[in-house]
Amino acid sequence: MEVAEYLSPRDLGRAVGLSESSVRRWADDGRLRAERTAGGHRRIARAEAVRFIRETGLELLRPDLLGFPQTEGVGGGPLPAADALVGALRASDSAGARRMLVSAFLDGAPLAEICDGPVRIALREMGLLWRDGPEGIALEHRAVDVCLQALMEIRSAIPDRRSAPVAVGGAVEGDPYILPSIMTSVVLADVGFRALNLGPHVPSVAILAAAELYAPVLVWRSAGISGAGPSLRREARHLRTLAQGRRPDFVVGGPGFSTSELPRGGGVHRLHSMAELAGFARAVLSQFGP
Ligand code: B12
Repeated sequence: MEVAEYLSPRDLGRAVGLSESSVRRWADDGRLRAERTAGGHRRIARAEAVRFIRETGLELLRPDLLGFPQTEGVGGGPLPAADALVGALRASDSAGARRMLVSAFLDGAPLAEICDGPVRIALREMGLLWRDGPEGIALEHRAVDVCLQALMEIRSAIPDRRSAPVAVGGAVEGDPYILPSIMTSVVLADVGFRALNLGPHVPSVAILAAAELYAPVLVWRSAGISGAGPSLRREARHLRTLAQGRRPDFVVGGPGFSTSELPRGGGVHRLHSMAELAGFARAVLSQFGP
């Protein structure tokens, strides 16, 4: 489906079940950022509409008007229960599982909580299914893909902030896990960074090259496998010597890191969850003004 980047006040009104004139009023009193077309009509960026709906707690009755799937019949309140998500994933109901996650975000659930809660717990459970045989392995692989799609859908509703401070990162070399690093990038984008994800299995030389190239204020590393301590220590040392600008904060997370193998101090921050990351990232961003 073609997703419109802008909505008219009429469509935003229809999406939330209110009148076009309410939308105009919000735009006029500055609570909702609207632009004008060449013809003088107001238009609202899709990401701004999503921000407004999430922050005000308005009910999104017609998500399709914003390019999201209809959520009828999903229910379950703002944060879906991990059980419900596991149920949908086990039943191969990919659309239902995706909708649960995306509608939780649209309903205003903090993205970090969606990641640390239902997604993390559901994947832990899906990771036990291989014991039931090859079908379990297939379901586990599908579960990763469905969560990935949901995260990408959520990412599409977050504005691209081209001039925002940059964060760059990826999973350590040899680490095949795709979700943790994507999750990190979407959470950082939601907080207000320009977040550049390098994906799974990123060698040290590539992360350091990216640090030179993009002059990030934050670099992240995710590890789903153990043994990355030595390369991480080298990376931390190298990041401290970067010539340009300010030394980036180095954030590491994931079940593969044991605290004993991490360098002490030196700007390396071991975080355990997306909620911790969001808090840390907000504090970093606050140094750069609005
Ligand atoms: C999907 C999956 C796979 C897929 C990965 C597909 C892909 N491309 O991503 C595949 C099939 C490749 C795979 C392979 C293997 N897997 Co696997 N896998 C999983 C599974 C089910 C989900 C992983 C995942 O994405 N989780 C979701 C993420 C978001 O959760 P998370 O990593 O805990 O991240 C959270 C926090 O740690 C933190 N966090 C993570 N990263 C970061 C980064 C930063 C910066 C911050 C701040 C926070 C943060 O925030 C996240 C959200 O709360 C897990 C089960 C589980 N418990 O997670 C098993 C699991 C990790 N796998 C396991 C195993 C054994 C394997 C294999 C060895 C199986 C085999 N015999 O081949 C191989 C090894 C691969 C390798 N090369 O090392 C075991 C590991 C056991 C252990 N402790 O060592 C697990 C726990 C399953 C199990 N119960 O047995 N796996």
